[in-house]
Amino acid sequence: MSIPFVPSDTVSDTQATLGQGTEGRAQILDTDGSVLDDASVPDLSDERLVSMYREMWLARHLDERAISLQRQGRLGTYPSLAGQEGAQIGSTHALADEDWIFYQYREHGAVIVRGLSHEYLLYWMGHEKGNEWLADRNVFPLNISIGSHLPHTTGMAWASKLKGEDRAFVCHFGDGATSEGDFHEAMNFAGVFDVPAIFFCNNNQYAISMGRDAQTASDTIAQKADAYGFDGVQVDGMDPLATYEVTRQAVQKARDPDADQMRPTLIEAVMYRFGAHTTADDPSAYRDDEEVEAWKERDPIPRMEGFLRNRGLLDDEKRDAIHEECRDTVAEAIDEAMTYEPNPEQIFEHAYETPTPRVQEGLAELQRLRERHGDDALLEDE
Ligand SMILES: Cc1ncc(C[n+]2csc(CCOP(=O)(O)OP(=O)(O)O)c2C)c(N)n1
Ligand SMILES: [Mg+2]
Repeated sequence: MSIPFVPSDTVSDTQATLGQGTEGRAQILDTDGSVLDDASVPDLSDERLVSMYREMWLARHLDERAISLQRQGRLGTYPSLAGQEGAQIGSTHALADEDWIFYQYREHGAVIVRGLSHEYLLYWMGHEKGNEWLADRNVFPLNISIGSHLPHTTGMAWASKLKGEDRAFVCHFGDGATSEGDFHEAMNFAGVFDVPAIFFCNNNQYAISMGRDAQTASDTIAQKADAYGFDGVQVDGMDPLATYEVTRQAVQKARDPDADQMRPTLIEAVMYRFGAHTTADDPSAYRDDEEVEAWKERDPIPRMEGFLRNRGLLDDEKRDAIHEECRDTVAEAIDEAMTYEPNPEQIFEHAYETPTPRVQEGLAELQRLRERHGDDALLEDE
């Protein structure tokens, strides 16, 4: 079973009105899911609105299962997404299928909009197949070295513009990434070459244990766009509809700017990570429970649920059916991933198109060891 895929060629040109939340950020949904008085709902089909909810719930459930698999030693270190689903799922719904997504490592939600299959879990189990699967969906290989995928985004967007294509390039990264030189170089050249790139900062208040205020003295991250000559916008990143609308407007501008507009946009989506930085982190060392509880009031999932119920698009029965469907999808992906039998020699593939002499030597040495001792002996604990 897989989750229904709603093709994104139905992205609308109609502009919704972005309201202003109490913090002055672009916002459409209040924390209880009602629509703000000064906002309007984006022009999305009922089916698409429900699928946004389904994908957010699926992402939250996948998160819980992945953490549990890591605890059982069946998955590697895993970065939790909980709390941040609305921003990635909302923004990816504003993209056409041919648009490219670049992401850091936490933004599983952006990937899930393009489907979920067991290959995605294989990456987190240490297999390169996961990255191959991402490329088939116009998702750039997952990035762990903070900030280094931003210049790639600018470069790919520039190449695409030179080729006369009609694509947008959306790059997800964290608040911590904005302190890297790569962030500034990418933003600078994006402005100079006026490329169709959208820089989507998932400001979740922390870079591991370092708080947002220790990261930059700027009032907002969005305002950094001023220095590069293009627009910056701050949005409630726990409001899926507002992140959709802000991204939709940015994508439209990237593709078809007015004479006085620059193509790139920096979006700062303000949000919070509910869980630990990764399964190797203990957040109680740097933040207290009251802070976490206060941000949970803004949780994007009950918020979207409230919105759908108010519109008559969701009731208990339909919600339970969606949850059941998501549980089955995730369980099937896990079962399938667990059957994967890797060949240890794959660790010498992928880094180079033509292996260097040192890589060939390493491979030959592994082959000699496997022949002499057998795999069981090599896998034994010392
Ligand atoms: C170049 C580089 N420096 C340091 C690290 C170690 N590191 C891993 S995650 C992280 C924090 C990143 O924070 P942020 O960009 O806010 O993303 P978040 O984890 O909050 O989603 C750091 C410093 C790294 N991966 N790459
Ligand atoms: Mg962060």
